[in-house]
Amino acid sequence: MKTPKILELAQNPLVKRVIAVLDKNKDGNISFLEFVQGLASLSAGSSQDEKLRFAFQIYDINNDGFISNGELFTVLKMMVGNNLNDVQLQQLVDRTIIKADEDLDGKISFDEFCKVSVSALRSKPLDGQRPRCNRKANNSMLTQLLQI
Ligand SMILES: [Ca+2]
Ligand SMILES: [Ca+2]
Ligand SMILES: [Ca+2]
Repeated sequence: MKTPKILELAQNPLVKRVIAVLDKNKDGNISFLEFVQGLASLSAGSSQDEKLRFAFQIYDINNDGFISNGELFTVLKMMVGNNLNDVQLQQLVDRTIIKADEDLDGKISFDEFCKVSVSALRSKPLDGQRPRCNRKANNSMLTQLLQI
């Protein structure tokens, strides 16, 4: 398992988030069962709700059931890297929260997350697109984020 490629991937902060979400019992390791369960929730056969739940957990770093302004900033920073400076990114985060936050508590609940994600998915299907590390891919991901 320990090929250089996997090690390289493990350095990616976003991959670290995925690993943290997959690690259900939080022992720092992905067991085979945890791996299979993670794959199952992302497979074509799983419901949209399961996929959204997985994505939500990526953003919900402290696992309190809400995506805070700071958490959204942290995860988006992992995604966009240096394509946006912190001020631009903070504006994007603020705008996203304002749009998604229906009960005005300043955080995004799972319900609120589902609503914005589903409407974003409807306007622009994400299926079949894989995140790539070049600037162009990042820009198109940004475009999608800006439409939330
Ligand atoms: Ca584990
Ligand atoms: Ca949280
Ligand atoms: Ca809210």
